[in-house]
Amino acid sequence: LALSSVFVVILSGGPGSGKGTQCANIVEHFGYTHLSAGDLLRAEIKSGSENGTMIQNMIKEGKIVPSEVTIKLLQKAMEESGNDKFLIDGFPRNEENRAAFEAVTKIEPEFVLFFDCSEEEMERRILNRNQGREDDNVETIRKRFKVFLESSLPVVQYYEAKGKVRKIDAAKPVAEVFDAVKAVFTPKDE
Ligand code: UP5
Ligand code: MG
Repeated sequence: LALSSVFVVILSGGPGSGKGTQCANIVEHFGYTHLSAGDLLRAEIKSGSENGTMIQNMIKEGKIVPSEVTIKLLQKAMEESGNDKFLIDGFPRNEENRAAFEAVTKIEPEFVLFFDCSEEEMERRILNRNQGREDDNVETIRKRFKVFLESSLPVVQYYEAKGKVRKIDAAKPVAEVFDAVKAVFTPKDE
């Protein structure tokens, strides 16, 4: 797989904005492979890898795992997928992630879906999720919000300046959010 020739869409948005939920819909309708950086890191913890404890501690604190760890997991998942169309969900989370990913893979994303949602609504959703995630408690959620604002939003602004951001009102019900997402993925007749 020549990574530089793959088609990549990045999904960004705060914790609980609905990235994973909408990725499942996009996969079903448009044939992409979904790569959630968070899911890959959680799987790495479970696998008993030597990095597991470090990753676990960072997630518990809402901190961003070193990019070389995340990039390796993403590359491996892309290579194993057999696909050439990917949704990269929840990565890059800071400017260093972005620059390292571009330098290592030479991948330039087609566009960035940005899920816009209030912290109040995101917190409500996360606290209702009940999937046993160690970072789904009020204390860690607040830290995740802070990291998102300080480190992840600048990445969205970077892509904004390149005209690549497609902003979605993610506070609406799931089906309405997907209608807006579908419109971005569906080629328009001029
Ligand atoms: N829900 C979804 N959409 C809804 C809607 N429209 N209306 C009402 N409810 C809706 O959704 C969250 C919950 O809301 C679900 O219960 C859903 O049913 C409901 P979900 O789709 O799971 O939202 P998502 O945006 O995926 O939220 P998530 O919590 O996964 O986002 P994060 O970005 O915080 O989590 P992620 O797994 O990406 O990262 C976790 C941690 O891993 C990070 O904090 C960091 O420590 C680490 N990490 C890195 O270090 N590097 C990386 O590159 C990635 C992660
Ligand atoms: Mg998610």
